[in-house]
Amino acid sequence: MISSIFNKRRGLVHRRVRRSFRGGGSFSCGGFTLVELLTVIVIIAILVALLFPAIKTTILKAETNQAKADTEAIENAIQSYRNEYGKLPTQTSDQGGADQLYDSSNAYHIYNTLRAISSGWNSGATALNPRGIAFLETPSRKGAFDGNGNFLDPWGGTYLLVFDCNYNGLISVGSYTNLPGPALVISYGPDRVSSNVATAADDIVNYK
Ligand SMILES: [Ca+2]
Repeated sequence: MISSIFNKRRGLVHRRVRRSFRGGGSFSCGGFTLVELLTVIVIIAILVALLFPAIKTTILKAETNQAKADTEAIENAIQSYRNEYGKLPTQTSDQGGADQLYDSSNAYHIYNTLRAISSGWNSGATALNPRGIAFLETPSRKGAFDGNGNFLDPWGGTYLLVFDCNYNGLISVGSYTNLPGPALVISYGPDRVSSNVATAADDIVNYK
């Protein structure tokens, strides 16, 4: 009984499909066969698979452009600070000493200084930015700064800073040797790992 109803129904569907094709008229969803539906699903899956790498590449390109713009903004803020105060925005004990690399453990002092936030190195009698000038604009994007005030790249890593603390015009710290000063701004890129070479791999390095 049930199978005879099913066979009658199937015959009806096939007739509808044939009619639809013959008439060249509208093709109702109820007229699709299972094979046709599966074909459509497979085609959609293939299109998604083909588009996915392109979408990924577009997102990566946008993130990389963002990181480049951020490093440029940081460089400009450091230059503006130097024009205003005649020194690099770092603690007194580093001034005139060996060149320094600042990572997530202390770079936030410098970012707070450049943003005129009174805290740590930029507080009390030895405040680095006593005139309270905001040299670095706070980007509107969410999550640009962590709880301490470290400036984060689009992949969540802190933008590292390397300063020519001995003011000899060259920066030499670790694998960063004899690069033009006065400052480097570094993003370790999407892999968040240092390539240990200033200009290699996916690291983004800005120096002026
Ligand atoms: Ca130096």
